[in-house]
Amino acid sequence: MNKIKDNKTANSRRGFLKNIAASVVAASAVVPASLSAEDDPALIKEPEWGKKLGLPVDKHLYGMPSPYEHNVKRRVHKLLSSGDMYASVAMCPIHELNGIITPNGLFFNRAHGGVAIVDPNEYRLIIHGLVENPLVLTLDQLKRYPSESRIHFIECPANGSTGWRAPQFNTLQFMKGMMSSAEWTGVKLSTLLKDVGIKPEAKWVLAEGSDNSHMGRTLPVEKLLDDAMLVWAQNGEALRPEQGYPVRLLVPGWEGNLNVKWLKRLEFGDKPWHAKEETSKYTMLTPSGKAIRYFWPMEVNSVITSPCPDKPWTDLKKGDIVEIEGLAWSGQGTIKGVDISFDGGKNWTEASLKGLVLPKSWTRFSFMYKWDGKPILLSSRAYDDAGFVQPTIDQEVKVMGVEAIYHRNAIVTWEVKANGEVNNVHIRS
Ligand SMILES: Nc1nc2c(c(=O)[nH]1)N[C@H]1C(S)=C(S)[C@@H](COP(=O)(O)O)O[C@H]1N2
Ligand SMILES: [Mo]
Repeated sequence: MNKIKDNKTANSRRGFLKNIAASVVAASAVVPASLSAEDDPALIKEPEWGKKLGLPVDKHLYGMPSPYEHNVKRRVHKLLSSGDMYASVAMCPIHELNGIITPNGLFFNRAHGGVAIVDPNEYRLIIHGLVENPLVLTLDQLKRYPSESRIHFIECPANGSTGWRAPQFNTLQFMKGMMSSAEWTGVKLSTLLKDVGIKPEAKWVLAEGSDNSHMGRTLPVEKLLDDAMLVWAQNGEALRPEQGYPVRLLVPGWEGNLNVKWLKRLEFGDKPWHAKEETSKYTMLTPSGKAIRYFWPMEVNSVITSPCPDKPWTDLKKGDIVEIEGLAWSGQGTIKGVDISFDGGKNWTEASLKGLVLPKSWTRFSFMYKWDGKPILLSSRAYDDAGFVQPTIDQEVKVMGVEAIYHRNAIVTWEVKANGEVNNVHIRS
């Protein structure tokens, strides 16, 4: 049931691609002139931090960011919660991130029954149902399996859902902060399940969490055996409680809600579960009246993170050279490229991908730009190696309607005004 492929690749991307040669600049002379001591007092006086001893090395035995970075934090909004902060989401400040890894303390946090604090000594993982050898594992036993580390994003399918009808938030953090990315370490289920022996009739698995919400999700066994993992580490340290300490299911590229945290059991069966936990199952109503029941992968997507409403160009001057940066990702493959438009999607030019370009992973893109101080409509459009291209809003709404809530991946446009302010706008034909 792939709702996207036909509709969203309908227009040939190359047909639209035109180089805006004049605005492509070499990366030299980005900063025009150097400072001199006369106009910069900070150059003459010795800074305070050099006149006295710093903090003793045993002051913070678990390190914290500089106090000057106190604004860089997750944020909550009442519009994005179901009434209280136990069933809610804390959004990631994606405009503040560098590279493709989210620091653990900033990883977005979605919980349906609060953040469980699990005692690792009492933790048990049960694997049962249609298997030859049902298993109960302690955390230590689980960690004895050969481990692998992989970089993947997790995105809640509700990310961007506030924008279906019209722009609602004028901050990137609240628009798209229901995602983050980490290097995860754990065991591949294809490895672990060799010991368990799945019976041939087993086609589905129920993954259930041990937290207060006991969130359960049904998945096809194929995906489990393809690239799913049980992970216990996140960016080199144990999972944070917010990410499911001590063990979560990682389902690369698929909907965030399937990545069950505080994982208690995996039960194998011959048909999908319709357990009570699944009453909140994510379904989507399309304009035809047909609901899409199980659509798992997160589609190709991208957003410009600099500039953005939270990070405007208000301190830029006409003629300044600036790096436009953003994130692109696809749960169905590897990002092949990202185009940028300065006129709301009429003309496109290719950005460069920088750093690691990995499957089902955030990919950073960049474009050096000389801003002439005139208003622009800045958009990005990503495409992946599975053949998908990000749709326009019109293309997406035609397929999904405006009641869809989930899986929004239409092109995002920033209106950059002459004073450098940046606004979230919708381009419709
Ligand atoms: N046990 C359990 N697992 C859960 C949830 C939950 O509430 N309980 N929330 C899910 C949802 S809806 C999402 S989007 C992701 C969010 O993962 P994160 O909080 O690590 O960002 O976890 C999923 N796994
Ligand atoms: Mo979610």
